[in-house]
Amino acid sequence: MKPRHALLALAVIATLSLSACGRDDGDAADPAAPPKGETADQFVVRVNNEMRAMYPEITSAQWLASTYINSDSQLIASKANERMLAQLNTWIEQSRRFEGQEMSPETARAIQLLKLGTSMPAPKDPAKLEELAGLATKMEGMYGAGTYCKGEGDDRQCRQLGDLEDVLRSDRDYDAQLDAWQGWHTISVPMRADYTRFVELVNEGAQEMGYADAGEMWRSGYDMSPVEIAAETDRLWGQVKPLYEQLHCYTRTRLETRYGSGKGQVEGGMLPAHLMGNMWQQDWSNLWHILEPYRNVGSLDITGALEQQWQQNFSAEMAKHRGERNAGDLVEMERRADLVTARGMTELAEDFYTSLGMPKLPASYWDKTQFIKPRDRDVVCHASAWPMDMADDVRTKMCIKPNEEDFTTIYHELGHVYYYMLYKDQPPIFQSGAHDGFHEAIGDTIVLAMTPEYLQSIDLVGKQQQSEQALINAQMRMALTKVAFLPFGLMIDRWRWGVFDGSIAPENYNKAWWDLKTKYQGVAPVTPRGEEFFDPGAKYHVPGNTPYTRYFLSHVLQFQFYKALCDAAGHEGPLYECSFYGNKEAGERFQAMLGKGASQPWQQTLKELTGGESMDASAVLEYFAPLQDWLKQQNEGKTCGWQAGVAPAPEAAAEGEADSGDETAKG
Ligand code: X8Z
Ligand code: ZN
Repeated sequence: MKPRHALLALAVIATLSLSACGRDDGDAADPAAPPKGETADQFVVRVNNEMRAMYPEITSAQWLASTYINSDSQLIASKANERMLAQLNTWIEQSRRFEGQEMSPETARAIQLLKLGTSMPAPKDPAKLEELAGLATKMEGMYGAGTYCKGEGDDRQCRQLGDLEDVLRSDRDYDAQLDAWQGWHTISVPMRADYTRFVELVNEGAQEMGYADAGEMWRSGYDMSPVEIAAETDRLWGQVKPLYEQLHCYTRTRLETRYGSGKGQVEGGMLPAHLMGNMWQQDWSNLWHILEPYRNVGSLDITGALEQQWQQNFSAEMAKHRGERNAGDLVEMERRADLVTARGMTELAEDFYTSLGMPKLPASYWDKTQFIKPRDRDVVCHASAWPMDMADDVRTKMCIKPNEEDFTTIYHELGHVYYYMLYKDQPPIFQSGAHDGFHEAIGDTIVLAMTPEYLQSIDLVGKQQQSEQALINAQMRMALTKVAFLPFGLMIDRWRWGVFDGSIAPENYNKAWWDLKTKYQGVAPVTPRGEEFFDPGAKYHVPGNTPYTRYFLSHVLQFQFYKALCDAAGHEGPLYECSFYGNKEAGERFQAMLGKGASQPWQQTLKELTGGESMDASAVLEYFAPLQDWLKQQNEGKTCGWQAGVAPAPEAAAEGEADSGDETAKG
């Protein structure tokens, strides 16, 4: 989600605008000086006003740079970013006057959030600030425009991320997948030097604000100490790790059957990175045809159903324009089918939210959203949701294709959009998630409620059997997305925390990356990935500088939210059977939480919804209990776990974490 980094986290705040707010009683000698005699309460009111006034201009520049990548849009976005970060530094500086003073809890919280208003803390030195903003825009643009070309002359073929992902999704040929995977990882090679410099600059910015490094600053946004939240992530991972290990073991067995024991696993019992159906091995749902537990117990092939819808839309477009001048233009007819299908998928997602009593999306959403990849220019396809003006101009930006992953991603993005819509009456500083994991968990909570029965009700799957086998199939479908993700959600920031605190030096960037991937995920590349590569840069959130712990936390929290909403809906019976579609009581509880934004500590917000004040993975385990039992049976007699390489993973990336060379599990 864009705003979490560029607008709300990169700046809770993406703002400034001195011109919009009169400051005529300020210090004429120092334009950054606050008005004389301003109280802390007045300060926060002023900052909120300035922020609101500046916001639309910043987001517009960033929207343009993401939906129309060229040197002009990048220059404008970079300059806007620069002004925003400078203004943020000014506000933070001004807020120091109130340190140690009595003030209301709301004002104290606002000032505290202001100091954490960006994931890209900038040095005060204007030249360095300019350099930092330029690097950030450049790296994001490089990712968005990333293209892998091979062959010469007439055989030359160039593909972007979406094309390469198509291969991983649908082509089970070993070499074709390897080529697609390696090809995408060429685009990040030129980012290495820029990223190295970027790290120096954000660390300098964080240190000027009083943090040890940028990673410590990122860990400071959780209403608990940085050490405590790191320990929390370890604790939560400990709860779910046995479940992941069972899934890993089963998957390895099936891949060996499919590709042969030589190719289906990497030495040490790890899964080959390029065979997991996903560029980063974070979601294994594209391996459904290999991993489906039981055939012929009712199809859950959502991608197949969406592709059929596309075919119907294509035929309808052809029929509609028969006889027109551009009717023979197949590319144009395909584009129209893409758009109609993408909008239709989005309407289904909106319908879930409105069924809970939430408002319809505003008309401007439908006018201004980017639904599909434009054919005439580069864009950042990575899905995001945008609160353009802290009011009614909300949008999403995606390159939607008719497949299950994109379908659920729309529900995810609308979770962000509904958060924006429901907290828009909060003061700007509080227009943010209770913590960033909450923001990521809203849409995914709805995804958990997309049960086979719900999918049947929207005609995406046929009649479902009520049987043990059908249940295991349904659980597997969810696990390939939710359980497979967990270690990935953790490892990205284990890497970045280490990079920021210096325990991972630039000359070890790639090695440390793979050490962590092997340690946590048990996946490995099949060819050497030395320091001539920069594989972290091939994942959006690294060049995009979006913190990632939020997604790990979200994958725990969403099960807590789901359980609470199921309770609110009066659901009885096993948790996994619950869908609260159409339930107004659940909707009210959800909306009450969204409306709070970041106005109070997240523990309080969590308590109001769930009754508890801590994050806890027991709802994950409760949900997947039948699958976990089934997996244990399937894995019986097998040696599970993996040997995660010989070299130890960098220390300190994870407080309290040990080495990577351990055998992780025995089945
Ligand atoms: O980046 C996203 C969303 C936007 S906030 C599409 N996600 C993570 C990813 O794609 O890596 C959602 C799940 C994890
Ligand atoms: Zn998101």
